Amino acid sequence: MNKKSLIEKYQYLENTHQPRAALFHDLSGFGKCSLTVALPILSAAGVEASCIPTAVLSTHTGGFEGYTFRDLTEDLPAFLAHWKELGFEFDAVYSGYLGSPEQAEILEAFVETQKPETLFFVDPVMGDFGSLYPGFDDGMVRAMRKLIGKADLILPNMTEASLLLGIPYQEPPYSEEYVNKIVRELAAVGPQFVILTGIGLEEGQTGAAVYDSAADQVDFIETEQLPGSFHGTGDVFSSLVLAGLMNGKPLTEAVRIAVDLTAEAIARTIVRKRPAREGVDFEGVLPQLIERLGHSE
Ligand code: PXL
Repeated sequence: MNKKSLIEKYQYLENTHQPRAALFHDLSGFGKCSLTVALPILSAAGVEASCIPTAVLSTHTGGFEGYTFRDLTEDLPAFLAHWKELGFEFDAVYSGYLGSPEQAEILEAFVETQKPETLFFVDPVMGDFGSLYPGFDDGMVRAMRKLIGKADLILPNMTEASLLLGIPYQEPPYSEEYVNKIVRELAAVGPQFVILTGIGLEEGQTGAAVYDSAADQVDFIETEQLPGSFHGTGDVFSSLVLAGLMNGKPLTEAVRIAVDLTAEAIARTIVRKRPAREGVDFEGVLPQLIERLGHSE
């Protein structure tokens, strides 16, 4: 193919815009989570992803001992001042694991430099199974509670939802009534959309409750519950939801794709008998993501 025909091939892109997201997460060198998951998923979805690393670790903190942890809080003001000077604009700002509570304020100030339509997509990463992740304390809970007041959409699990609301953590299973109450209380703090993760209304099912406060509607999107608990699945799920939204999918469809593909990644990992702390084979489901987003040629 000569140059001219390639230009012709892509002529349909004229006057279209490649969606662009800023990813505010840690970089854990080993143990697929945060940036090492968000970046490939969004890239596969055709989204231009820029990274704001909150911390650099040798591994994530769930299931490994002796990891290194470099908090990048001190670097962030100059890092973001440089971006501001260059005038970069994003269609979405996606935050996850913060290196310190102070980073919530830095992030909030960064979001304020963006256009009003920028989607502020917050995964309030703090804990799971009723406990905070190592190194996090009440200061992080307070910072995250304030941060979600500015978010458009949040994706907590039940541990994080309970911490954000300052209520005791309840063990599953959850009644529909309890889930409805939690998502409404979270939306009252600020975000229009609340996606509560790890929710299965029936035995053997898991998925997410999706609440749109403007419509005051809760949708339950579920799949088969697979055995075990694998690290980084929350980050895989959130990144898949954002990938769908940034490709113009309605929220419930984006969550349907995320629920299905997270389960597929877990199933591949189970069959290969991989250790839970090493994360899931999300790489193997990227072709399905591309197909479901309508990008395959
Ligand atoms: O997947 C959440 C996460 C992200 N980043 C780091 C973590 C965790 C959960 O343990 O340790 C560093």
